[in-house]
This record gives sequence, C-alpha cells and structure tokens, in this order.
Amino acid sequence: MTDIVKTLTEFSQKFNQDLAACFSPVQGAENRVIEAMKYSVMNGGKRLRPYLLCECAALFGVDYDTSFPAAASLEMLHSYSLIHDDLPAMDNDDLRRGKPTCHKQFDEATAILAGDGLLTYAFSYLSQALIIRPEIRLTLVQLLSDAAGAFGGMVSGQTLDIYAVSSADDTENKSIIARLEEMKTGRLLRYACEAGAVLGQADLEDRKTLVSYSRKIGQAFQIADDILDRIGDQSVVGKTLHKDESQNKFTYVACYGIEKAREKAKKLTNEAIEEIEKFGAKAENLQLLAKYIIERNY
Ligand code: GRG
Repeated sequence: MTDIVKTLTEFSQKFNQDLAACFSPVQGAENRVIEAMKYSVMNGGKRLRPYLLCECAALFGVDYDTSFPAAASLEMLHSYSLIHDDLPAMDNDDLRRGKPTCHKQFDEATAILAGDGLLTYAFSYLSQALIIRPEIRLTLVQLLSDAAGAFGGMVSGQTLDIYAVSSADDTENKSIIARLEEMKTGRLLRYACEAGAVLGQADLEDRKTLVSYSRKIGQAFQIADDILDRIGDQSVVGKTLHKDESQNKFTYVACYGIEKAREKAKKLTNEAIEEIEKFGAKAENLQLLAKYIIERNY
C-alpha cells in the first residue's frame, strides 16, 4: 500500500510538471480562461487515470514519453468533467480537492468556459501528438470521444445521475446504479486501460483482459467513493460530504448498505488482481493500485 502511494506520488510529480507545461499563457483578457483551466487541472488530483494509462501501456513496452499525450488529454477531459459537475446547475459544490471549485475561485461563466476549453484542448492536444503513430492516434481520439460522450459515455452517466428516479423495486435500483457507474465513472477508467493496450498494439485477448480489469476496478472505485461520501473525513477527502444522502442519489451504499457494498468492492478488487496475473511481475503495480482504490481515504 505504502509502496503504491509512493509510486503514484513519484509519477504525479513528473506528470504534473509535464502537464503544467501544456498551459502557456496567452495575451489579453482571454488569458482568464487559460488561468481557470490551469487552476483546475493543476489542483492536486490523484492522477489515477493517467497512471493507469501509462502503466497499461508499459505492459507492452511503451515508454512514458509516448504515453504522455494520451495520459495528459485524458486528465484534461477528466478535469473538465469535475468543473462542470461542481457547477450550481449540477452538483453545486464549493470544494474540490480541498480548494475552492472553479466557479467559486473565478465565476460561473469562466468555469463553464474552462470546462469547454479543457474538453476541446484534450482532443486538440492528442490529435497533434506526433510521437504516436497516426492510425493509433485516430483510434485513441475515437475511443476517448465515445467514452466521454452522450451515447453510453460519461455524459449519459451524468444525465442518469441527475434525472434517474429511484423506485420501490430493489432490483431495478441496483440495475440503475450499475449502469450509472459504468457510464459516469467507468468509461474513463476503461479508456485509460484500453488506451494503454492500443498504444502498445496489444492483441485482442490482452486488450479484453485490461478492459475486464478496468470494469472491476471501476466498480470498486465508485463503491469506495460512495462509502467515502457517507463515512469519510471531509478534511481528508477534500469535498463536501454526505451530499449523496441529502440529495437522495443513486449510490452503491443506498442500494446495498455499507457492509454489502464493502464486500462487493473487495470481491471485485480480488477478481481484478487475478485478471491480470497473466502479465506476471510487470502487472504488480496495477494489482497494488486495485487494492489502493478501495483502501484510499480520499
Ligand atoms: C459534467 C459531463 C459531466 C460529467 C461529470 C466525473 C463526473 C461526471 C462527476 C464527478 C462526481 C463523482 C463523485 C463521480 C464519481 C467518481 C469520480 C469520477 C471521482 C473523482 O475522481 P478522482 O477521485 O478525482 O480520481 P481526482 O480529484 O483525484 O482527480
């Protein structure tokens, strides 16, 4: 556990330096949006998605410099989703990663634009990454836009999160939380792993293995997030807690209760670890990361 935290911290230090370098200031008042984009993207995230992407690509011998543009664009897109999620029209949050959310630090219009700016810059940055072969780049652009979009991607998941209504039918509620997780949280985590396989030109079987690993850690990640919202320490988690409960949200905790949800996360984590055993010692960090996802306290 400590080892993977150390590894993740070391990765983040290098990744953060390279990511910050992607945001050069521009002349004029329009620099305000660049500042807001940089503020949000450099605001202390765990960098789980870029780490996953680089680590999956490394299974097939791809180096950090080649993976970086894909990892950076994924983090930009993730950061946009958090800015928009925090807006008053969505989750209406004042705190993110322990700091004022983008619309609190700047204003609502700037936060909307900063999200738009990060979403579009993600694709611009990825599509211009000459270090990645053109056909691989195109596949990544396609996969990332599908993962983020409104046809079964993150935007669909967010829509379900806002508008789905819980029913008296337990089975129906469990099916909704499963679909919600798969799209809202799962698709970007899946993309991270699949992009690693695509960069490494992995065969179909290895790619499927990584997708399956990503689905298991994705569910475990969401369960951990739901548990933290219910019983986490706000000063450590860095965002306003107990909102799921007060807003009557679909969560694993609401559908299963804390103990059952915890058991489910543990089972999924063990399955995820087994899933990638076939890669041998090269996959050790990915196995440790699966454990860290459910044991983290922020
Ligand atoms: C606005 C289209 C749109 C989508 C927003 C990501 C998202 C969808 C909402 C965030 C709400 C939430 C709690 C989602 C579940 C898990 C999640 C994505 C948590 C945040 O990711 P972390 O923990 O964040 O990796 P850091 O700050 O470490 O990058």
